[in-house]
Amino acid sequence: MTAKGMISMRHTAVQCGLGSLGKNTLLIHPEFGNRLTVGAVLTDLELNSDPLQPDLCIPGCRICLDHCPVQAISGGSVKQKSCRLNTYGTTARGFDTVDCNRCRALCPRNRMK
Ligand code: B12
Repeated sequence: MTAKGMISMRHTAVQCGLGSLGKNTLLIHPEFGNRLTVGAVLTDLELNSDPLQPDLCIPGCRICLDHCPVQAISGGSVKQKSCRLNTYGTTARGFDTVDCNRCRALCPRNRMK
C-alpha cells in the first residue's frame, strides 16, 4: 500500500518556487495555503524557476502531527498504509469516498490570504 508518483508533485512545486512543505508533507502556497491540487506539464524547454519560498510551516506547530487519527505523520513523511486504510473507503453503493483530511483541514496554513 505504498505508492510513489512518477513525479512527486509537491516536491516539484517546491523546486518551482510555488511554496514549501508542511510537517503534514503537503505543499503550502503563500496565498492559497495547502488547498492547492497540483498538476504538472513535462517539457524539455529550459525554463527558470521562481525563487524558492521560505519555510511557510509554523515553527513548533504540531496540530497535524497530534490530530492524525492513526498517527501516520512523523513530520517529514507519512506512513502510507496507515493513512490509506483510515482515509479511503467505499459507500454501500460502491462509490469511493475520502473520509479523512484532518492534516489538511486543521492546519493553520490551510488558508493564507
Ligand atoms: C501516494 C500519494 C499519497 C499517499 C502518500 C502521501 C505522501 N505524503 O507522499 C497517501 C495515500 C497517504 C496520500 C494521502 C493524501 N494525499 Co496524496 N498523493 C500521492 C501521490 C499520488 C504521490 C506522492 C508520492 O509520490 N509520495 C511518495 C514520496 C515522494 O513521498 P515521501 O516518501 O514522503 O518522500 C520523502 C523522501 O522520499 C524524500 N523525497 C522524495 N522525493 C523527493 C524529491 C525532492 C526534490 C526532495 C528534496 C526530496 C524527496 O523526501 C520526502 C520526505 O522525507 C501525489 C501525486 C503526485 N504525483 O505527487 C498525491 C498528493 C501528494 N496527494 C495530495 C493530497 C491532497 C492528499 C490528501 C490530503 C488527500 C485527502 N485525504 O484529502 C492526503 C494527505 C496525506 C498526507 N499528509 O500526505 C496532493 C497534495 C497537494 C498539496 N497541496 O500538497 C497531491 C500532490 C495530489 C495532487 N495532484 O495535488 N497521498
